[in-house]
Amino acid sequence: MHARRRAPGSRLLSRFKRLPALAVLAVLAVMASTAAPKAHAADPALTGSFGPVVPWPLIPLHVVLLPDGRMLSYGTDDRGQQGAQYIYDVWKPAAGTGPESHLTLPNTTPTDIFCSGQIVMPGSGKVLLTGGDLVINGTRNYSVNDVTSFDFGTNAISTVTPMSFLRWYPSVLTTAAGETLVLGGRPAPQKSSPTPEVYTEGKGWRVLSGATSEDAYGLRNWTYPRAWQAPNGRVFIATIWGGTYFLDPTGIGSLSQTALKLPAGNPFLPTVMFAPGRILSLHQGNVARVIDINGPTPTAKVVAGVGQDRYEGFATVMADGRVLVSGGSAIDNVEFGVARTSRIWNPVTQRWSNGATAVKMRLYHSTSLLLPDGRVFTGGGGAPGPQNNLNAEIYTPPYLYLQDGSKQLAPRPHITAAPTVATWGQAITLQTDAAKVSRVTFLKMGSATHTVDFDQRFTALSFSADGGQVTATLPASANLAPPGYYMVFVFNELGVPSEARILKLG
Ligand SMILES: [Cu+2]
Repeated sequence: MHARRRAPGSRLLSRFKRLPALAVLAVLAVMASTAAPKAHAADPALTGSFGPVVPWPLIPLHVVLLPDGRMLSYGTDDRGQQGAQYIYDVWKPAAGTGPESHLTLPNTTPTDIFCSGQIVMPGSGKVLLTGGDLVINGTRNYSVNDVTSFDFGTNAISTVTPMSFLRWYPSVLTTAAGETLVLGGRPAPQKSSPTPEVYTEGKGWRVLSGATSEDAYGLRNWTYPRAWQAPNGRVFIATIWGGTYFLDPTGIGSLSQTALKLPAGNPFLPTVMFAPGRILSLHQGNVARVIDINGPTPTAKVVAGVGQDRYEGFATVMADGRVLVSGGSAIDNVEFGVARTSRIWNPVTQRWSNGATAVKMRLYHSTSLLLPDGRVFTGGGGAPGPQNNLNAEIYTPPYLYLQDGSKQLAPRPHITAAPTVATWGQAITLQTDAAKVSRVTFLKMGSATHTVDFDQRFTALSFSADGGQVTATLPASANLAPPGYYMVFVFNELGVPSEARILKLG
């Protein structure tokens, strides 16, 4: 059994007994009000659409976009059994979803990277995989300090110098300085690893001994802590108990609590940075908040909820800056109040609309990730859960459809030339066949697991267009856009995006 802080509810009845009757009624009422629209009524120009359920070589409970546009996934063996010491998969979206699109390879490191933390490093573009699972005397969910890396150039996985601390469920993110920050996770049940550490390619590990905290990323908030590089140069942390912090990762590190205190949250409800310094956070009770960390003091305000609680659901920023929330259920990892209908959040109106309806429930250990072609990968769930989903459903967002009621895909503009490397504040030149350009957007390539996408962030670039030549200005600083790999999309006058060109910011 895969033990976890919030035990997956295999006993539905006992769960109900613990819920106040009013809460159950509220859940049922919300479910009725957000019931899936009838299939024939759905216009994909409004809702987008899910592709067919396609088999996946494993449960993709960790997914990360590689600098060459392929996607690494891992998490279980080929039967969906937890444990990722055996295989991992590299998928090429442009090759479809058949067997020929997958490169399933043996994990030659002895590390079980199940429930680790993974991120692309900004220098080499290799994936750093931190921590993972360990079985002691037949009991799972102890931890390792092992570190491995995946090289997309050679498709090879190899071992890296280990961390100072054991971590299972750690978060990883790229800082403005181009280092990889690792925080949280736990070494063993009821134990913590409250000291963050950073990895720098060519230098190795540095322990942030000046920033140890049980409250920020230790005992009280060890489960994939929510953390983002903030515009003020520090790293913002929103804990599940409500406290918020700024971590300065330079030197030995230092930590300060901010004046913003939120109501307690849940580690398995998604929270996503949808614009520079602005974060959409889903809380229990169908509450959503927008946290703003752009000013001197972080603020938060309540906005319309997603419709029902969607534990283990995912929030993914799409190429146009809207947020897709897919998957989840009203009770954590239980087949009750399963939310198959996705929801789309508009950051301008801060309102929700219905997206398309998926076939499979996507609960614990499911993932979602924006692809360079503008579609969204959704997949996985299980190990454990009511379904072991060795499958995926690729979501095609509304912006890829003609907005004329025809339900047909729109012709797409193309970027015919773009730089592959650029720096902050630079005006880059793009060539496009779009007759008129309406938008240029810039999104960091994501890395997702357990309701967290460590690296996704979205910026609409200011631009000018002269015929097919577009000049767009990149974000001003690494605080707004940490170094690494980004997707650039050009939208035509109908709001249809090109496929992305991938650019290394550094
Ligand atoms: Cu897990």
